[in-house]
Amino acid sequence: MSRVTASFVTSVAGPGGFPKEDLPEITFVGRSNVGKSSLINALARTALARTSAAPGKTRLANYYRLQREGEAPFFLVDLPGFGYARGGQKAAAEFDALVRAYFHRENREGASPVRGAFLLVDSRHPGLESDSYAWAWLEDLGVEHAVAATKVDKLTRAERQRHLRELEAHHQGPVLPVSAATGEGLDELWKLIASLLRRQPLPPNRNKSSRSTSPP
Ligand SMILES: Nc1nc2c(ncn2[C@@H]2O[C@H](COP(=O)(O)OP(=O)(O)OP(=O)(O)O)[C@@H](O)[C@H]2O)c(=O)[nH]1
Ligand SMILES: [Mg+2]
Repeated sequence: MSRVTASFVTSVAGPGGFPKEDLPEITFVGRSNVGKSSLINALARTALARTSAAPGKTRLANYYRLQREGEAPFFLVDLPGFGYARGGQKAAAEFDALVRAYFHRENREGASPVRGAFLLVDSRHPGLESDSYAWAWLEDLGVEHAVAATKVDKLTRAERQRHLRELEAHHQGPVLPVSAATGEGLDELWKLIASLLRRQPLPPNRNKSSRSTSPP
């Protein structure tokens, strides 16, 4: 197992607070409590991100700097979970503003620093409307995106087969089963991340979304 160096960089509250270091970014998006922070900790192999059984823990875009031995460093970004925007309309509007500012930002080369976004979905609940909505939203953004199904350790063998099939049909493509608890799927996730980081950034015009809505 190659060594991983990981550190917390910063919490971003708005469009102005992005890190100065110009590194490519991989982003985790998903409903609150789906296991975004736990998966970051599993990749980092240390408890960097705060996790909680109570949903809505991550309220900002949290930046982590990760580097596997012999590979280039990158930022892994934990966005606030959707579906539990506490504080009513104002919190929802703040979330929308942050997510928009996040994905539409351009770096010095004029392209988005975001090389790939993973939609994390709970493997126990395939086909949720809010996940479809988020998926459509990512498709529209023009960033590379993939689905990871979290908490697969909680499924029976029969459920696992059925749910993964349903998820693949639902998202019309491959779904990576992962577990922060057992470490299942982490190697595959690292490989996917490495392949996204090797790609050239998409030109700015592909990162402009015409969509006027955002995830619920
Ligand atoms: N069994 C199991 N539990 C998990 C796994 N991943 C996360 N959990 C649990 O699920 C709960 C939520 O995990 P978090 O990582 O905090 O979820 P999150 O998506 O970051 O949540 P927000 O920050 O609220 O958006 C915690 O109680 C975790 O211990 C997993 O792979 N297996
Ligand atoms: Mg979290």
